Amino acid sequence: MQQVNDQMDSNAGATATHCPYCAFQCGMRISAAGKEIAVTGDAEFPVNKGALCIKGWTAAATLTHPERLTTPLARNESGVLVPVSWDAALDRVAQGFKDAQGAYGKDAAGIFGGGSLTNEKSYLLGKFARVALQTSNIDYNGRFCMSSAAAASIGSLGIDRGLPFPLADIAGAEVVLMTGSNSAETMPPLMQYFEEQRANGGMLIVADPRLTATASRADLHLRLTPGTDSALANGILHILMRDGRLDQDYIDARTEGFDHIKGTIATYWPERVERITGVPQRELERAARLLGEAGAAMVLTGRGTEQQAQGVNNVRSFINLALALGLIGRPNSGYGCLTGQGNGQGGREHGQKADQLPGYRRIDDPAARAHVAAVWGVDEARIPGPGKSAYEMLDSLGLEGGVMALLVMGSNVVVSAPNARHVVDRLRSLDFLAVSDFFRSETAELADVVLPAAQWAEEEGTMTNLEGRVIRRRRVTNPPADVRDDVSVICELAERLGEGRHFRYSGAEEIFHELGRASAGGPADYAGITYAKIDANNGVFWPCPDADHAGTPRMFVDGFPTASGRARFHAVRHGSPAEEPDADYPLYLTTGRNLAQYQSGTQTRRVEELTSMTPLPLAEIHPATASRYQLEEGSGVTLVTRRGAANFNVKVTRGIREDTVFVPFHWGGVQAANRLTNPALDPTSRMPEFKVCAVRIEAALRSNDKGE
Ligand SMILES: Nc1nc2c(c(=O)[nH]1)N[C@H]1C(S)=C(S)[C@@H](COP(=O)(O)OP(=O)(O)OC[C@H]3O[C@@H](n4cnc5c(=O)[nH]c(N)nc54)[C@H](O)[C@@H]3O)O[C@H]1N2
Ligand SMILES: Nc1nc2c(c(=O)[nH]1)N[C@H]1C(S)=C(S)[C@@H](COP(=O)(O)OP(=O)(O)OC[C@H]3O[C@@H](n4cnc5c(=O)[nH]c(N)nc54)[C@H](O)[C@@H]3O)O[C@H]1N2
Ligand code: SF4
Ligand SMILES: [Mo]
Repeated sequence: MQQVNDQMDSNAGATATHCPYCAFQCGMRISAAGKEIAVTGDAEFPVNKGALCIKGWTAAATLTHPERLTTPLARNESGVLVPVSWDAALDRVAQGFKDAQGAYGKDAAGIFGGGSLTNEKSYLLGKFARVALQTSNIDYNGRFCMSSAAAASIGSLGIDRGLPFPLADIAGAEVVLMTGSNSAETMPPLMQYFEEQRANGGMLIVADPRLTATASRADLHLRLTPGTDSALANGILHILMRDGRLDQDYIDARTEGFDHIKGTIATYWPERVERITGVPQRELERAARLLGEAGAAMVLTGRGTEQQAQGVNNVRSFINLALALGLIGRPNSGYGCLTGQGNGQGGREHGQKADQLPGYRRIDDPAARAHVAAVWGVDEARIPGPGKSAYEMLDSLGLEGGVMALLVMGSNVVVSAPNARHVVDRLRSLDFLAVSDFFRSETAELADVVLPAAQWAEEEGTMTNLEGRVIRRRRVTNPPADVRDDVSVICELAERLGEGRHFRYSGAEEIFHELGRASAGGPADYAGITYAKIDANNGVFWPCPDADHAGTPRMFVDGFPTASGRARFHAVRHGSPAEEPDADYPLYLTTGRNLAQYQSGTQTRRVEELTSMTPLPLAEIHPATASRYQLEEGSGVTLVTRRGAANFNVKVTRGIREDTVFVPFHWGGVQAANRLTNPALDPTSRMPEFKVCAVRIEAALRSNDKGE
């Protein structure tokens, strides 16, 4: 569909593009000579300034990996996945959808997308679901990621752009409170901004149950009990209110609802907050003093605070804190969510979410429906309403009223969804499953048809980084002969479903133009962004409504896009996590990430440098807890929750609380953390509670078991 990009950079002799992994989207220079692909950091890209983490340095390894899928696969009569032609594979996917929809209705077809897909693919997948399949059931893995921060920002600030200011602002913040993020491992090049901030005399406060690589760089580490974030935020706000350190002028001029939260905040006195959070009163007082005395301060949230059944309330309580201090919309200040996936920002804006149309519009908004229907050239009545959220869709698979035929593009739910054994049961009960991936992921292993996809350096498109900066992914090399890009796959499927006329494009740039028109007038307005403008400016920050607009690096300077133009306080009462430790399951389990592995591990578990650094999932256990269970460094251990059991090797560390065990989720089979996790959902964002459940340590049975 597209030709190899001939726009080689003159000074480096290499093409400028971006890392395939996280939302930092480090600038890279790539040169391809035959099978040799060389990657270096792009010193001219202002976000990473040449720095890359180990995942970025080794990213080219997946392009030429021997286990890469090089041909479509379909399950034969003996139940084995065997190579087939593209025509046969695509016919079978289209037939799978048609059969399910014929038997059970339009909503029996489902799409599960991902935040690693380009903006063009996310947009097209949303359009494909609504126009070609006419199903309401499309959602994506961002629901498992930052959706609680997104919902809280929309409710409090009127719009969700993860960081509403450029990263460069961090360096000028006098105090940063970072809660539930371990960015030293999850976005290492971000730390250069904190180093600059420190050199300028700034202070860093980190709230995390673990003494992480990030917390160990902090001036103050608040080691809270898992699941107590909103009590912590309320407690800090209580002290600031008590001491008269709030910005009353800002509260009066730019916000509403503060009087309604005062009563709630009054009940979070320091002794009580220490009891709930385990954070000593003197540390609460110090955090409040640092924030209250700072001229410029920031609050940043990560998944620790967000991935809870009360994740939206947690984030609201931190936004309350930032608003009460008058931080939002001011230089080197504010509230931001550290988005995680490569296109975690753009992926949440263009319609692969169950309740959404392009431009971050709501699918139940009549004006949005009319606008998008006109761009798509379809009757508005044909666009379905809101569908099921990610976990609810997975939970419905193969059941009456649920999805019967599913296409997964850009997610490995067998490893990454909560309560994973249940999800596997549901996937097995589908009438039809298709998976598009680069490798035979754990989810692809269950599919009826597997579609081999072109990778990052083999496709054109745009990504939107954690700052809302829209950047270009460039094609540097061709995919293997029998591998296709997702765009052509979606368009070919639409042809087979009889809707091809809506899906004919000359390439990614034309899709981007259409996306721009579809987003025009919406919250995430890309109408004024073009590939040429991105090239000329090192990316363009949305909203950018027209050709003459330079983009919006800083939001909320003059007001908030709410009905009143003011930001809203929300009263938040801390509640217990959905499951708490008890006699049978006496410890907290929390889950997250390691530096050298990425997400479900499909890509990084295949890169030798990375697996040699981090070959196994390690359960972090406090020495006192380890000795209680007679565990030593390296012991095999089985962790058990009400959902299931999984095996790990022990890492004894004082960096974790005595009452808590941490495990990474990058592995499958018996090593999958998500066999353990609780699928309790936040009532607003539908985010599962990945970060807190109750666990029991069982005998060290299967030492060094590498899993299935
Ligand atoms: N190396 C690596 N980098 C990545 C990724 C990866 O898989 N690997 N994934 C990318 C993606 S998609 C994302 S979303 C980001 C995630 O980036 P982060 O948010 O930094 O990652 P996590 O490790 O999931 O969680 C962060 C921290 O939350 C803490 N935590 C656990 N429970 C609680 C709690 O109750 N309250 C608080 N305040 N903290 C708690 C954990 O101890 C952990 O240190 O990383 C991105 N970058
Ligand atoms: N216990 C626990 N579970 C978690 C989390 C946690 O902290 N704890 N974090 C959650 C979070 S924040 C996230 S973001 C999810 C992530 O979990 P997943 O959604 O599973 O994310 P990935 O592993 O990135 O999956 C992407 C899959 O699609 C493939 N892929 C990547 N790019 C493309 C593409 O462009 N096209 C196609 N066709 N395929 C592609 C990859 O090879 C990989 O197999 O996990 C969630 N699960
Ligand atoms: S920080 Fe993120 S974008 Fe940068 S090299 Fe590492 S994984 Fe890639
Ligand atoms: Mo994520």
